[in-house]
Amino acid sequence: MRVERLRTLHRIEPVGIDQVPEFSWCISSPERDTLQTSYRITVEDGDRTVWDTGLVASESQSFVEYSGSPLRSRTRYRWAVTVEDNHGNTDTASAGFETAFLDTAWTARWVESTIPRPAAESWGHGTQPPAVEFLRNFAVHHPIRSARLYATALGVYRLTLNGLRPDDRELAPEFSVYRRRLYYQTYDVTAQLREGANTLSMYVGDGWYFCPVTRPLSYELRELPAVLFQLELEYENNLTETVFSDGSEICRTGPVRSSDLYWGERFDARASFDDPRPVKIVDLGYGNLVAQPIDPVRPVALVPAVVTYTSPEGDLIVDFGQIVAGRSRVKIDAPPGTEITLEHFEVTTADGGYFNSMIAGQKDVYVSDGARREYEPLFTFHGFRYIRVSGLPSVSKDDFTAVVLTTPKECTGTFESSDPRLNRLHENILWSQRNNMMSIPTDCPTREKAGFTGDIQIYVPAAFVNEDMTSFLSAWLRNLSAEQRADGVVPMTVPFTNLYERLSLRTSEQFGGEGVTGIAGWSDAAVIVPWEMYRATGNTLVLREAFSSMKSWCDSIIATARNRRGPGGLPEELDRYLWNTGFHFGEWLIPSRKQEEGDFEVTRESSAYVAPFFGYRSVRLLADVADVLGRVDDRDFYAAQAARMKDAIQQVFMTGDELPTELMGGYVLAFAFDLVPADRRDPYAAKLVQLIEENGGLLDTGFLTTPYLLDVLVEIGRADLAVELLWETRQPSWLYQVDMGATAIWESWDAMSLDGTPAISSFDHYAFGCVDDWICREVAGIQATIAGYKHTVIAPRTDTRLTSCARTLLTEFGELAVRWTGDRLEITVPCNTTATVLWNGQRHEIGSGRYSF
Ligand code: RAM
Repeated sequence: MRVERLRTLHRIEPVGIDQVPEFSWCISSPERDTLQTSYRITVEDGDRTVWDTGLVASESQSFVEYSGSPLRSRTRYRWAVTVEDNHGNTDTASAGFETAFLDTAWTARWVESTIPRPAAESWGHGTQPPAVEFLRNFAVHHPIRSARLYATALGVYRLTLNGLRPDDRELAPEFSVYRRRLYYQTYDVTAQLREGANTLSMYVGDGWYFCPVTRPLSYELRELPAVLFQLELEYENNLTETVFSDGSEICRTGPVRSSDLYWGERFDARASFDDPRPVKIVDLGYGNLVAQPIDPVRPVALVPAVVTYTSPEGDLIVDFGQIVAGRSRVKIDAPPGTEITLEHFEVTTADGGYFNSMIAGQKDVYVSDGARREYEPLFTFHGFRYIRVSGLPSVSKDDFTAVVLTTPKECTGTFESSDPRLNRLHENILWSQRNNMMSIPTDCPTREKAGFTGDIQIYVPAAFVNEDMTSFLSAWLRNLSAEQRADGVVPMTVPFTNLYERLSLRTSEQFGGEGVTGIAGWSDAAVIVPWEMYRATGNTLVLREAFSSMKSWCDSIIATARNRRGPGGLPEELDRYLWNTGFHFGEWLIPSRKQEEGDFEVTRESSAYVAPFFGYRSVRLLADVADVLGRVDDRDFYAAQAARMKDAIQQVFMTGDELPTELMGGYVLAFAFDLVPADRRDPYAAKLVQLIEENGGLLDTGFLTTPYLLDVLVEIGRADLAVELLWETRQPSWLYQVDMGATAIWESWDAMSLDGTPAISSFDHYAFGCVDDWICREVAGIQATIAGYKHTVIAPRTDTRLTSCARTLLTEFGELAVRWTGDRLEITVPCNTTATVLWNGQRHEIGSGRYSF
């Protein structure tokens, strides 16, 4: 038996943490039926043991929270865990982590640029001011044993010491709710420093902080780039020294003439750095500084261009063969003054021409100084498969590489079946997931790059079967609660930015005039995201941490239902339990309900059921969360609330044999949320099937209901229909996209017509990729019956269209694997878990190990 895969806060050897750590590990063994019987954890800081759990008789092996003596700032710790199993084997493994600032006050001062910056009046390419470099010279007095730099900025920055980068992170300090949670980064800079004179540079671009779209509307931010850094030196001779930003820095502008996250960057290779100017010390406080809680955004893959061609319009187009999020890296050798434009886009017109449906141009401009160089922009990113190149007479594919940027996470799954289209669908889902995890979960890496709460709410279960989302989503949830209003309202995006605050105010005028209100299925992310995290991993810490945010959101639903009268003159005793006012996106992007740009009238129809049903769903889940946490009073209170909401829904919507809607989604949610009265199950099931049949056997569901559609069909005994929808190739369907050459998941079902004409849409949205979770549970047959896969039912749904299917899933307990070929099933059940296998009409109760049936 081996102890392995040690994680601290679900990260590998994190450096620079300021949270109480939780520890996780896996065990593996060639012996079957292995269970952990006990563990013992010790934590040391070099010479002292700061925590020793002693022998703990327990099967827990994830989310074991540290509770030793208080941890100290800027200290390296090692923890070791010794495990014993039920066969009498023991093993020990160890891992490390390092704290950042826990109690110590910063000595560094914030220093701000003094270079005047015009307010960005018009938003477009090249309208934003140049990036600002902050420079500081300092001396290192003795040979160095170890050096740590803690730094952050307003804007996004690139750090170098003596011209060397300590790591390959990008876009630091990343995107967060800056007024409450601005991340600082920890760097090991031992290797970049030298005895004698040294120079530190932080080159700061606009990033999210200054971008007019991503700046918040309702509170003030600073207007000039600023940095904060503190370098802690430990010399070989045991002396220590601190070098920190203190106003002795200078600032200047250089070749990055302008950069915007959406529009792109302008880089003038001819421009040298201007004359330096002094900086200004400003007091911004330290209260919002948080050690970066997630692994940094960095390049994770390089995708070479596959072909270049000239479009019918005469444009030079470079094709990377795959939609990615990141940047292009281009070798350029052009006469001085040549201006080269690189316009990034996702799909072409039907005849291969340039097509951009985005608000902004995603355009990088490079002005040559005559030298041969490799250019990659510094402070922007794009979503793209193609680039249109202008300014060069010809292009060669060997000069172009796409650099894929993302927040890296541990891969937790693989899928391979005998059907290449299903495999490609899975690949596309993975790409959309990767392309939309740039420090926060986003809707798309192109048009909006926004932390839409609804999109991730829909997608969490699928995200977990592909990547370990724990640290990433825990960090995002902290942003969510930082952005949540005192009255509990959770906005449509987290962070909540200028664009969306305006949109919320505008829609509010049209839908009740109550200002920014919660949005069904979007704001509910406050409850559903932590709940699904718990279901995927057994993580109760996230439930505990998010509990007050969940509760305050549910209280806001309950208060809104009680205080605002909905439409239709319903009796007050029912209406007060229905969330049926305010603006909602409804199901969003239902294929049969065409929506014009900026017109939300069409969303009213599905909002009629989406809001009360999701309101109930959140309150009911909160009662379940309280139950898991042992909060009996809360459980009883919210369970009673939920019961009244359900009763009101049934009395208002479910008195007849049909729901008051002609949309499939109403039926889907009614079943999925267990709202259907016993005597209505048959007629509702029949009606749902009828709606699908009348629609030519095609789905007609939007964002909020598609994740439940196939499960509901299974539940009502029509698994055959669910399988048909999965394999459907006419539009709208998943495989239609694949057949049309999609390389990521489309935002809307109708993003491209059969002749290849693209619509105004994004081609890289993970939401409809939610089906990956269903494929994992139903086609591969891996269904957790206890949160975190402590017990799993393995029941593949074999299908005549497939001759084989293999799925792996790295659970908290280790790898679970299912492979079926014909009527042969091979499985691996991780240690410390059990499984029920249903195969060939037989049932087997098994423990860990490898089996074949
Ligand atoms: C779109 C976004 C996102 C969706 C919202 C409602 O513009 O791309 O996917 O959640 O609107």
